[in-house]
Amino acid sequence: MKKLNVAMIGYQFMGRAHSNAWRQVGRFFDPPIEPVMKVMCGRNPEAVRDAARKLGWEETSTSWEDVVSRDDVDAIDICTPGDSHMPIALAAARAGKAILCEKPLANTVDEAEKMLAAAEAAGVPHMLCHNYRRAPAVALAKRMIDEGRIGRIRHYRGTYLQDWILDPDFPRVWRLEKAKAGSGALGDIGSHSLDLARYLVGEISEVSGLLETFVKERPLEDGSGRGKVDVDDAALALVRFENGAVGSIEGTRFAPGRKNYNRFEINGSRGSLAFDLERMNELQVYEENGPDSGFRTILATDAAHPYVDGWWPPGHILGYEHTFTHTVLDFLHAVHRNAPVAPSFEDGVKNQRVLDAIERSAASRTWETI
Ligand code: SOE
Repeated sequence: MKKLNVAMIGYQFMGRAHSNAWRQVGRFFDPPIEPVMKVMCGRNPEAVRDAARKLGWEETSTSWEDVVSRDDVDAIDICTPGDSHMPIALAAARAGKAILCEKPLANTVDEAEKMLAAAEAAGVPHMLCHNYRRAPAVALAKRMIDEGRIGRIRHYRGTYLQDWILDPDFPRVWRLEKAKAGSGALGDIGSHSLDLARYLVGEISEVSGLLETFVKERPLEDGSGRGKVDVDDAALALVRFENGAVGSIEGTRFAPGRKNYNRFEINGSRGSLAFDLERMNELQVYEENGPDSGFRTILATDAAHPYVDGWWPPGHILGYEHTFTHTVLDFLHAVHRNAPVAPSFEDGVKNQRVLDAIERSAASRTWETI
């Protein structure tokens, strides 16, 4: 079978999630190409060696520039903070590598557009990792919407709530620095709600946004004092979709008790769908004039549900990590067929334009068009 030598740049949270996916995909599915976990790259040599050993990479490197130009590397998986996505992706595209990139695609619209242009000019496969599209219950919701099961969509309500920086003495990690992360809750978790909105409902045309930073200074990680938090702690937006639907998107890291509460509810002319990541195997469905009045719960673990056939018998539930395995599976199919796969860098640009409009609107206190 054809092999794909993969190089991963980054090795922390997303590095672990993606490594597990590369390792598991061929154990449970039949991808058309066999991924080889060739080299893992990170700046700290000991840390990257430890991570590579644990996660199963053949080699390590401390230079992404070297890794990206290696002839024996076919694909680059970018799992670094947002400020390095563009330089890595541009170099990878120039070197003719297929690219998988963590969300959000970039820190600005300009960077995202350059990444898309570079990938298109080089003709390389490109995919953005918004893993939640590939939770079986979410993919099932998409199928039901496409089949017209809930009619014309009128409302999308997306909330992504966490609480990990509630303590004002939690350090100013990279996700709280604009230069590294681009934005705060907006790009980190609001981008997931937004991506699901575009996936399930359609393109967004106009937004009214609000951003707030509750804790404006935090202890620096090296203990040298306190540093400014220059990203949002909470982001909210009202949105209008091109197809006439209306919606709201909210991302916050200040919702005590909410750990990774990525929820949406969609109301159509004939029914409603609701999903909550913390109960990710379930899809709540209401069908007007259906046999039962009220919502019913579909346990999305049957072989007929998207992605489930590779795993376990019905009821043997899946988790967070499986969404990455499904992403990698579809990436391998796209590389094999040299065909586009969603979300692509083009989706990344579209998402970034909406994130940018939310920031512009929060500053101008007026509605902004995309
Ligand atoms: C941290 O807020 C984080 O890990 C995000 O960066 C991920 O994208 C999200 O899936 C879970 O939360």
